[in-house]
Amino acid sequence: MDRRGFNRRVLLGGAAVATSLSLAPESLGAADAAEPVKTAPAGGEVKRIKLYAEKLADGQMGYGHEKGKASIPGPLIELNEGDTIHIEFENAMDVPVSLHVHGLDYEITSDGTKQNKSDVEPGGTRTYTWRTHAPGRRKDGTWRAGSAGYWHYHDHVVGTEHGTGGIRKGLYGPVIVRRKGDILPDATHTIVFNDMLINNKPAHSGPNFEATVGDRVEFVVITHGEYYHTFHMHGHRWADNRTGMLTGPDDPSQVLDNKITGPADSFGFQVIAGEGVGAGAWMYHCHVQSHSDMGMVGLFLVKKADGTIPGYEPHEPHEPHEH
Ligand SMILES: [Cu+2]
Repeated sequence: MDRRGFNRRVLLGGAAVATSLSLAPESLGAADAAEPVKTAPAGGEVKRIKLYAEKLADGQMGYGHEKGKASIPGPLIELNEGDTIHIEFENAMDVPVSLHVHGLDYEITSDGTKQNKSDVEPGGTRTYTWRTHAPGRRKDGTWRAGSAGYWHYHDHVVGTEHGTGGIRKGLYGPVIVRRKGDILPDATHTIVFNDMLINNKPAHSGPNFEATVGDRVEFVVITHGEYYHTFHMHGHRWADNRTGMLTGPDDPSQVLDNKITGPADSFGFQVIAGEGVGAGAWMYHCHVQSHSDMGMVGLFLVKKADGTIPGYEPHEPHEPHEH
């Protein structure tokens, strides 16, 4: 994703600068009125991608666009309302696996369940088709919601007929469906609370995400596994609505910095990195206290334009605790 330049200047009236402020408003990430935001186009495209499921070296499992390049979480799949995507899916593992999506439109043949015989045997392939639609009025006059939202996909067959083993080992990933006019971010990061881990990484080891003050950063937050969590981010807030952003002064959505999230929930939001608070190593974590203590924590590393982070000394991740 492209980054906006750092040479932009906030347009300030002479009287608007508070003299008591020790930092210039720009260094605090004040919103930039000089540069228009980029927005999502109308959908309607037919997209084709390849996706593999494979075992990773450490015994975990992941999805990837290329063999040998699987990741946890799997690749971000980004669509605009009206788009269709055909996913040519290959099972590079030694057990049956599948692809099941939340929030989008699919026929029963793309359900990704054993029950509907839409899983894939080892070495096999299958094309899953997901469609999306814009909101609109039905013939009976009622309103039909559009597909736009922060969604996700996951396996539904490894371990049990609900994919409990596959999800536990890392077979999950983010889906974003945008509506025409939605504001596009400079970068998108995915945070998955999966049982007591984040993105299946060892406890106390992040993941950490980097940005520069003023960047428009999008987070997709997904939960899997056995527990309820609360997602909290330091120094930044978002709106509890579809985009995570207020649409204007009359948007009644609650503004949050903490949100309860249970298995298979997903939400997302955008923040301006360091807005009003400046650069820093801003924590995000599960706010269930025992969960934070057990290492469900990472850092949103917001750098100054010169690349430094005040007060932050990077260190090696803690050794994983004994299990
Ligand atoms: Cu938790």
